[in-house]
Amino acid sequence: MKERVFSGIQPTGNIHIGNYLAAVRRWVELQNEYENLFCIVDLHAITVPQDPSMLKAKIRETAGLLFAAGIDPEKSSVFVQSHLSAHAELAWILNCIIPLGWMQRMTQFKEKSAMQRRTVSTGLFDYPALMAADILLYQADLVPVGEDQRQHIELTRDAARRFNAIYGETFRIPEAVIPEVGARIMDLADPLKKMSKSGPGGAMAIGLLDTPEAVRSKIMKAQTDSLRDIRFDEGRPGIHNLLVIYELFTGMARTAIERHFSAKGYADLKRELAEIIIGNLSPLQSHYRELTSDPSYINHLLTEGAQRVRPLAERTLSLVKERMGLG
Ligand code: ATP
Ligand code: LTN
Repeated sequence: MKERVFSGIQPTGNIHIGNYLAAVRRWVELQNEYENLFCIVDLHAITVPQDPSMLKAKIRETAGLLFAAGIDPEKSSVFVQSHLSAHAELAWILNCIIPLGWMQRMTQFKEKSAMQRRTVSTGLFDYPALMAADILLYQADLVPVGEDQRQHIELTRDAARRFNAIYGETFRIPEAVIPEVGARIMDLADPLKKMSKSGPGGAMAIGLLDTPEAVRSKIMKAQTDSLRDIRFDEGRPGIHNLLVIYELFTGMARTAIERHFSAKGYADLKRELAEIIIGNLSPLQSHYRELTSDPSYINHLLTEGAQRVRPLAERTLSLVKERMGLG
C-alpha cells in the first residue's frame, strides 16, 4: 500500500512562485511514489470576503494551473472542497473537541485578523479546524506545505491524538513535509514578509501566469541592500530571497551560484533571474492555455476527482459518528 499525500491550495488571488516552489512543484515530484489527493479549498477561501463569480473562475484557474504544472489526473485526485460536505461536517465535530486555547495560539489568525480588525469572520478564526478536517478525513500520512502551515499541521496532529485518546483509535497522525530550502519565499518589495496572494504584498508576488514583462519589472524592482557582493546570507533578506529563487529554478549548488556572480552586480543577478523565471513559466503557461481552451474539460476532471475521493471521506466520517454516538 502506498502512503497517502494530501495537500490544499486556496483558489484566491494569483498562484505565485512561492506556492509553486514550496508546494505545487513538490506535489508533482511526489506523484509517482504516493497516492495523491489535492484539494482546492474554496471553503477556506470564503473566510475572507470573495466575489462569487470571481471565486468560481479562480477555482477553475487553480485547477488548470495544477494540471499545467504537471499534476497528472491519472495519478492524483484533484477536487474541490465544497463538492464534499464531509469537510464541513468533520470540521464542526473537531470544533467540539479542540480546546479554545489551542486555536487562540494560531499565529496566522493573529496576523490576518490584525489586517482586518472589525470585519474579521468567525470562519477565519476557525480556519485551522477545517484544515484539520481536510487532512484527517482522508487519513493522510504526509502533508507537503510551506513553512507558514507548520503550526496548523501541529494542531491537526494534536486534534487527532486527542480524538483518538477520547474515542479510540480513529485517525492516522499525519506528518508535515516542509522543504529545507524555499519553504518561505519572501515578498519582493518587503523581504521580511512572505510572498502572498491575498495580502498587501500581492502586487509584488510573481504569479504563474505573469507575462514576461511583468516578471522582469517585478524582479528589477525587488528590494535589495546597499552592499555589493552576491552571497547567500540570511542577514540580507532581499538578496538572499533572490538567490534562493535562483537556486530553486536552476537546481545549481550555492557555491556554483556564488562563483557565477562573483564578478557581477545586482542588476546582472536580477536580469538573469528574470529570464530564468520566464523560461520556467513559459511551458507551464502554454500547457495552461491548451488545457483551458475547452472549459468543460477542467470541470470534468474536478467531478471525477470528487467521485474518486468520496468513499474515503465517507468511510472516515461514518467511523467518527459511530465512535461518538451520533445519529
Ligand atoms: P495567502 O498568502 O493569501 O494566505 P497563500 O499564498 O498562503 O495565500 P495558499 O493557497 O494558502 O496560498 O497556500 C498554498 C501553499 O503554498 C501552502 O502549502 C503554503 O504553505 C504555500 N505557500 C504560501 N505562501 C508561500 C511562500 N511565500 N513561500 C513558500 N510557500 C508558500
Ligand atoms: N491552509 C492552507 C491550505 C489548506 C491545506 C489544507 C494545506 C487547506 N487545507 C490541508 C494542507 C492540508 C494554506 O493556507 N496554505
